[in-house]
Amino acid sequence: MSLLGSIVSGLLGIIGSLTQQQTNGASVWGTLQAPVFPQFLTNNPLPAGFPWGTLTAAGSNPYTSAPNTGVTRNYDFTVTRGTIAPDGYQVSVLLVNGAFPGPQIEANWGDTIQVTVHNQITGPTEGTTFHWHGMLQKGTEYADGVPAVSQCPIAPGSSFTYTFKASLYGTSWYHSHYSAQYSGGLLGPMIIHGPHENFNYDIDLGPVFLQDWYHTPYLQIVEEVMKSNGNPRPNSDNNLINGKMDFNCSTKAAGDNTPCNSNAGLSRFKFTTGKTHRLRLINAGSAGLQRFSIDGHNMTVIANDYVPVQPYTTQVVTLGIGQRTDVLVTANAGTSTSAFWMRSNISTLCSEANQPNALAAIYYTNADTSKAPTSQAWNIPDPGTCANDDLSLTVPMFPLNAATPSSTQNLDINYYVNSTGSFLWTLGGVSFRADYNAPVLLQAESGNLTFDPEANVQNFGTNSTVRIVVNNPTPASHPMHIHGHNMQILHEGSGNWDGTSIVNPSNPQRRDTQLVRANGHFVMQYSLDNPGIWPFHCHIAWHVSGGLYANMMELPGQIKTETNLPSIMSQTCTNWMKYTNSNEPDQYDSGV
Ligand SMILES: *[C@@H]1O[C@H](CO)[C@@H](O)[C@H](O)[C@H]1NC(C)=O
Ligand SMILES: *[C@@H]1O[C@H](CO)[C@@H](O)[C@H](O)[C@H]1NC(C)=O
Ligand SMILES: *[C@@H]1O[C@H](CO)[C@@H](O)[C@H](O)[C@H]1NC(C)=O
Ligand SMILES: *[C@@H]1O[C@H](CO)[C@@H](O)[C@H](O)[C@H]1NC(C)=O
Ligand SMILES: *[C@@H]1O[C@H](CO)[C@@H](O)[C@H](O)[C@H]1NC(C)=O
Ligand SMILES: *[C@@H]1O[C@H](CO)[C@@H](O)[C@H](O)[C@H]1NC(C)=O
Ligand SMILES: [Cu+2]
Repeated sequence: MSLLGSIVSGLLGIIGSLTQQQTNGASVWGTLQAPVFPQFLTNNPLPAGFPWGTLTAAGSNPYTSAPNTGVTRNYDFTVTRGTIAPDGYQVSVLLVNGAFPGPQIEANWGDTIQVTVHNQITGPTEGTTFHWHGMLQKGTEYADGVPAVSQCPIAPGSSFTYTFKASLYGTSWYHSHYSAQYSGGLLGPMIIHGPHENFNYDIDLGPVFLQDWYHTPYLQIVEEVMKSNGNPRPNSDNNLINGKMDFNCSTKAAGDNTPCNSNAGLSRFKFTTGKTHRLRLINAGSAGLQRFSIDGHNMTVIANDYVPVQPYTTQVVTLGIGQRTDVLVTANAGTSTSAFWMRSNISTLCSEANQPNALAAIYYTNADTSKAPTSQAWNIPDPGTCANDDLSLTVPMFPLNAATPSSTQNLDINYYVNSTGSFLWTLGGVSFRADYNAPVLLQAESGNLTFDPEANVQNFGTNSTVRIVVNNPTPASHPMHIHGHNMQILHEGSGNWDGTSIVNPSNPQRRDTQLVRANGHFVMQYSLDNPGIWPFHCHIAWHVSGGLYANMMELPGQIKTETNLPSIMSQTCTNWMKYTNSNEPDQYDSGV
């Protein structure tokens, strides 16, 4: 019998035989004790917590109208190693405040977020940096958290405080951007409250992390995927929802003596019968393309990444790594004692997975929360296109037309094996490799715009709008993510772009991460309104490790005046230099 079958027939209990501390450390995500949102926000200066006043999702340009609330939300993150067993198989991981997934960051649109990260990683030590996925970081690129780009890594034993504005609102996550470190556990949700007149809901259930999971330590995987005779697309071992799933320990490799318990326990969610719930879906995995569904229920999509969209109904949400989709689900598919499976399937046509199907349980108001649901899955075959929903379906609430670009550039994806036998991915013909001791932002601020070729800096100068055509003649799909902007997604499909077709040119989909199909293309553009050097990269951990990354430089003449580097930036480099003088880190990969 399959693992899935045995769970459904009740052989494995839904409540695990390991404690929450043993599976997820200090985290409460996935338990019935998880917080619901909006929860109490401390020192909120404005009544009812609506500091955006009369601003609306449909009527206010999100890129120019964020309020300044004057409120700062403070967080303190201590990063350490820990031993947990999210799916019952014991692993050594990295943890934020002892929790996997990490604690939430929560703020109102226009607040200032301040996070102090203490690097307490020991045995062995590692550097780290934290990135706030999707935040625009206008004037604060030094807080973007990409090593070798916006800062030197935080040396072991040191701390670094990130201060930035909650410039957009909706659902996102934070994660380490140091090598593939986030695959080893360093991630958590980031929820920004803002206008939501395009929908109504009763209960905000918060983040639903979807995450392919690997039992091999991330550094070992990175070392393997970089070998010419290695496997550039390693199989994941399991698929987690809010950090939990069961694993069949009998499938361990012969001779693997790692402690393993086949009954770790699943994530559980409460639905209030008859009420509408908001779920914030986040693909926080390393490589797996997720197809999310809830048995017996339709979902209404209300936002993709940080962009509210005109609501539409679906039974399956497709998410590439780094992407988020907010959905509303009404608990009207049964009686008050009903229970249903939540499912997230890794597309095995697009990703490599040993155990692709994640399960969690949803309980209506009076359901027995110790019993496994018995609901039937939607039967919606995977189209295998490795694509997001059709662009004609995803229409932003606030319309912005596709301006005529002042420059169009191709940045094609490819791969090769270099002369010393490393498997490398390229973007625009170059494979990126980081120099942790020389962040390009700091170099630009010093007035030197001549970059090392391996930094793959693409200079867009003073263009007003650039259009980027990404052709992907490789057999893998890639979730492409840009920092500092939302991209307007003009077109995506198989083969190369025809050079003219644009979907919904008066208001194309915008988001910060977009899937490009295997042997396909996507075309995007953005306005140069954020002087800086912004990463544009594949969000598959193993691909960006192989260099599938470019630095998009915009308005170089204004970087210095727009972004005043705080003195902590050079101190962080001094500390890192001091650390690396006596502890040369093994940099197998691109570094990001
Ligand atoms: C676990 O895996 C073993 C080995 O493949 C298989 O024989 C067994 O049926 C599986 N158990 C369950 C509960 O699926
Ligand atoms: C789900 O939505 C479809 C339309 O997309 C509709 O035909 C169907 O009745 C809905 N089902 C449920 C259970 O709400
Ligand atoms: C997810 O996988 C399960 C188990 O194989 C299957 O029954 C279900 O139809 C799949 N769901 C979707 C939406 O593909
Ligand atoms: C090949 O790539 C690896 C990994 O980036 C790098 O360490 C090595 O220096 C490269 N070889 C050459 C000749 O550039
Ligand atoms: C500018 O930076 C590049 C790349 O790090 C370096 O090779 C070059 O020497 C620097 N130029 C000056 C004038 O400092
Ligand atoms: C616009 O961008 C292109 C690269 O796509 C660059 O070659 C050109 O110099 C830029 N134009 C200006 C005015 O900066
Ligand atoms: Cu990729």
